[in-house]
Amino acid sequence: MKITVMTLFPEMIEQSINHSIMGRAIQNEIVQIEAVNIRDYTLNKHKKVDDYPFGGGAGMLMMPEPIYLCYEAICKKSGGSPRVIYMTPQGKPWKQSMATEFAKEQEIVLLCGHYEGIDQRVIDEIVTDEISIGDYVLTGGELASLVVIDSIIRLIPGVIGKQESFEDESFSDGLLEYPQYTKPRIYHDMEVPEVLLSGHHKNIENFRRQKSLENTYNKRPELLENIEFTKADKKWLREIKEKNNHL
Ligand code: 6GU
Repeated sequence: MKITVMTLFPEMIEQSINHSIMGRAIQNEIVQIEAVNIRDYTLNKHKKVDDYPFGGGAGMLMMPEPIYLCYEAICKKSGGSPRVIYMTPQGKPWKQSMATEFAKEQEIVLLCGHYEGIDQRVIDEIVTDEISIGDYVLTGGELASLVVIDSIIRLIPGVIGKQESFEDESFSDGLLEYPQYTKPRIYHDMEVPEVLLSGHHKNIENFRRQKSLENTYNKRPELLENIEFTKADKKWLREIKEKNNHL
């Protein structure tokens, strides 16, 4: 997979991607990430990328031409016309399910805005998707693009050791994860739940499912609206609600 980031601050991307699992995926050539400086595509000698908005108002806007020329150069190099994802608080809220979809793409381009935004015409011209990472305002799209890149890359086969390590994790089945424990068996007078030491796989599976349901019910109840429950799930949820009523 090839990910190209269009940005005025390529160092923000370059200096963040060469660590941990993302760094290893790049080293192993499973993914290629390139940060392209939009400023390199200015035609004026002052390398100006922004100007005042027509109609007045606060702040500066990124001008369309450098962004278009940058995109054109990326397309030329790629030999195709990859999806262009504009990072903006106006975008579609980023979800695990979307990361799964994007992880299937051969090539994507992320466009990071700065200042008060980007001239609408070049957005209309080249952008295929708009994404937001949450309801808050960032100074630019770079940090958001790193969040999106990280969540996509870890889903590409071969990036994380065994596939199981994300079959059980939060959101993959729409539920939050169950609590986990390692050595020592007793820590500060707190014991690891007995069932996990039993070696009884069915009981352990049930315990974890129950804890996932309980965690989701207590921390993110709205997530339960999209889940298909088993009979046993429903019984357990009734017990959790019952328990809460008595508190
Ligand atoms: Cl994706 N970009 C920017 N610039 N700000 C944001 C965002 C994205 N998501 C939330 N705030």
